[in-house]
Amino acid sequence: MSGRPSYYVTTPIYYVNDSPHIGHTYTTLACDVLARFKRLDGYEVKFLTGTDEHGQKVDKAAEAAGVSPNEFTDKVSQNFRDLLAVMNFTNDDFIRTTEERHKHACQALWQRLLERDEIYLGSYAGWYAVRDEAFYTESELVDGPNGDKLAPSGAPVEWVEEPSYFFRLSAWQERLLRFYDDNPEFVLPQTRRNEVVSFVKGGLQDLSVSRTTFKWGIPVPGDPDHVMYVWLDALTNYITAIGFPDAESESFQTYWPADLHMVGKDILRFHAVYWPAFLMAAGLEPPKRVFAHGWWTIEGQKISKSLGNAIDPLELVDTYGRDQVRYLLLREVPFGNDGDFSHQAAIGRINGELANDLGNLAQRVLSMVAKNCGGSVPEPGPYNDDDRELLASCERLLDAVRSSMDAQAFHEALEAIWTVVRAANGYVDRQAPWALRKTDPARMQTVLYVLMETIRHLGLLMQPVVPESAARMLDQLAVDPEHRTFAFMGADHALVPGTALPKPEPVFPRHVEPEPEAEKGDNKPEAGKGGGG
Ligand code: ME8
Repeated sequence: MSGRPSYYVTTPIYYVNDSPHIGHTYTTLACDVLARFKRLDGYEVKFLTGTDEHGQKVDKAAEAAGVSPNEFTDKVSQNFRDLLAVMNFTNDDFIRTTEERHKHACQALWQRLLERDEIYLGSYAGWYAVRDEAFYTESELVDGPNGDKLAPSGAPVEWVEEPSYFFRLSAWQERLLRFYDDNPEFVLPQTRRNEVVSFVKGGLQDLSVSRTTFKWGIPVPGDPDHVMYVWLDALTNYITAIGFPDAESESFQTYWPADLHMVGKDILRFHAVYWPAFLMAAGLEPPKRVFAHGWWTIEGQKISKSLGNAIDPLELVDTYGRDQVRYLLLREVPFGNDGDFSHQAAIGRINGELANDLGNLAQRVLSMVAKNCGGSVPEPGPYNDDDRELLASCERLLDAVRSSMDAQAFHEALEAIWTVVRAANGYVDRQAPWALRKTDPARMQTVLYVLMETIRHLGLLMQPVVPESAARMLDQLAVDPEHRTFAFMGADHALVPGTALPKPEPVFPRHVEPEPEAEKGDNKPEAGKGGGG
């Protein structure tokens, strides 16, 4: 082993009944940013995503598409894989629940639960919502608009009666509550934790964990009339991918318990109640944290197939740029809260923050260096208080960003970075290096050097969120690609005066709305992409 600390982060595995949209993109993005951050911070990272391919919901979607479930899942799973490159995601593995390794892991977990008498055969009679792949009690149902009964999520329910294996969930109530007590940050945000605790305090019923009325699932060992309940199958992916059932394997030993399961608030109960119960029942440790983020709407509306408003991430990236989309999804809403995606707000962030605040800062400074310092890193003279204060704020930044990242508070991490971006812009205005050019060229060099060091720190810390743009910023400072981890922050690794610099190029173009066809030629548009702001 490398001796480095490890970090294991997972996304939900997405159902292949639908194409990926910004909701799925958001969850995977959050994990990608954490994975990149941790790698730069010296961790050995495993970042897992994948697709959830069994169950009635997918079976029905395949049927509707007129193809076999196998053919259907191959095709739709690929859409989720394609998204990874579109968004520049750096997952280390992509799991499909139809893979042999997963069947093996699920059956082994089942066997353990059976041997420990945590599973028994009975029969189920109750409500089931295919859309949620969830069982509901009568008392949980709500009245629909036509007097029909609906799941609390609004999904239609059907009455199901069939033989079924049950997991003794009711026996886990006290142990789960103790586990939440002992691990106060197991579920975040705190409000979601309270929901989980009160759900469990309300009492738990044994959980039906097999179905007999369809075949698209993993067969129950020794009883092939049953397929495993899709959530037992799906949750197991997190241990399949690190080698379960070989719990002695190096990867299992390194990465379990997972540091973080990132999920949307819709699937918190499965991750925060069922999953730790399954694991503890099998004699395995529960994950360290489940973070349930909020829900996106688009221009005020629910994302839905029937409204046809599910923005294709590819389209967003084409319109705004990959890094821009990554930035604005994480910047727009406090992570954990619900958020609304609006094009106007997106453009505001891209132009106001990326192009103006950060892009312009880098562009102004680097053009001045190119023009007035012979195209190489200037030689600083003695620092004054203003210089020292700005450099000190750069050095403090890593700790602040790290603690926000560890709390999955991306908005806070970005705000901390922006505090320094704004401070640097204030410093440029105060120090006015353009005026010093004539009056005090040595001082100008110091000011530009301090600013370049600031941009270096900002570039290093922005890498997880805007990897390509940050790389271009660091390229322009001639920072060695091997010197871009967080170990290279601070004065000990400062830019070396005299180092030759490449020609500066704008990093964050302004977004300019294309003219509507009819108006073309009526007025002159601002120069398109390419202005440094
Ligand atoms: O639930 N806003 O898969 P799924 C924010 N297969 N996030 C959203 C979103 C929105 N509008 N829409 C979707 C499943 N998501 C199971 C998971 S895990 C062992 C099995 C994201 O395809 C969010 O992360 O329905 C949500 O939890 C997930 O997609 C649901 O994906």
